[in-house]
Amino acid sequence: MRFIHTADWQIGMKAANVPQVADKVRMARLEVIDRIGRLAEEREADFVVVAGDVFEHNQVGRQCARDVLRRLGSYPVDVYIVPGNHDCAGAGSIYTTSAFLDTPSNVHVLIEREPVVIERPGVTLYPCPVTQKRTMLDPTDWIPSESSMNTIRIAVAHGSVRELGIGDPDDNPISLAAVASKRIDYLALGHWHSTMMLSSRAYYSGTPEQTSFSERDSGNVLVVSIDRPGSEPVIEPVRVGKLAWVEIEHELTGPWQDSLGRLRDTLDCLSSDPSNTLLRLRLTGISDGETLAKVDDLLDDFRPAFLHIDVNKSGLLLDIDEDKLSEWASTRPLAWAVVSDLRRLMRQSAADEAAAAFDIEDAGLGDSQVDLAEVLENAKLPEDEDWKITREEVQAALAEMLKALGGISR
Ligand SMILES: [Mn+2]
Repeated sequence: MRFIHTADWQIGMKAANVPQVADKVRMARLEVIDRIGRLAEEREADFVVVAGDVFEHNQVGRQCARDVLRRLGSYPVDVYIVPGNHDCAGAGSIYTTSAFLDTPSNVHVLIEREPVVIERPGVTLYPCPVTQKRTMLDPTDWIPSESSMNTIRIAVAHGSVRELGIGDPDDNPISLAAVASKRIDYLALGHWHSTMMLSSRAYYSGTPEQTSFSERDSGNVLVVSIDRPGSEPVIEPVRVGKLAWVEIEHELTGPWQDSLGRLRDTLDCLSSDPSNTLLRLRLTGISDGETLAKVDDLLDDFRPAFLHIDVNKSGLLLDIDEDKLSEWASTRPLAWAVVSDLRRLMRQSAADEAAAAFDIEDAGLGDSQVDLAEVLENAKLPEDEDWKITREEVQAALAEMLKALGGISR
């Protein structure tokens, strides 16, 4: 007996973190549905289970839902869907809307906590639909114990795992030990986007198409083979995702020619498939406006090849020429106010500690170079509603000022 375990399709996801290519990211999520169907055929799977979060939320449009159903309808096998926290069952669920009135006959949405018997090849599914976004209750609680070896028992659930100790206590916590004590052959889990083995009989499949830069080892489904009741499952992760979300760090240090040369080398070697790669470059080190402009020019050379490139400069220290900044800001009242505020913050005791921690002597830097990121971190600028500007925005403003100044020399 063989089946495909997948989860966390998050169809309808806005991809707001990459707005310029959001449409392509959303399309890739739909297309991976088709690839999973083809894999089911290639591997002669008996069925497919989706362990929750097919949809990003319960308000996705009817067209979106119909598109998913049309794709699932072309699968060569039955598909069993169990609602997760994003598309939870109950009042207002997407699964109770008219889009699901003419569901293809091979698609089964399991919104009840009751066993589903699949006569061939002799499997009983124990669906554990999520009925509220957040609850302290274990969605697998209802599964009855069983000692007989008549059928292969597969539980399908969505939530956090108690034993892992990650996730909030009300994040639909599942006890692996409790499930194991009930003689479950395999627990197909969703919610965690990376592929993860929890025991020889419990896995998160991860999302089949990566959703953000922070995820590791996503983009897979699991092909699960179980010979007979009680036998150890054989799990094979198969990559089905098209998009790669890659985050790299690059330190700007030493002569700018070296620094940029190393960055170019890194980008050259980075991806075998840049047109399907979203790249986030995190810059660290110390730089001035002139070098930053050269980095931007360099990235412009790579932009046509890559699907997406963005740059995070929040870890970058700014090489500030205080005299030039003062001269420039002196005729701009708002800029002057910001610069004055920052200088006042730097004089505060927290700032003194930060400056001490950043060993100016050892770094061989003059007094005019200050680790602004650290100063601001330690000054603990509030980021609530009362404070209308965030620390990142202050840094971005300073970076813009420096760019406007241009040609700051070290
Ligand atoms: Mn989830």
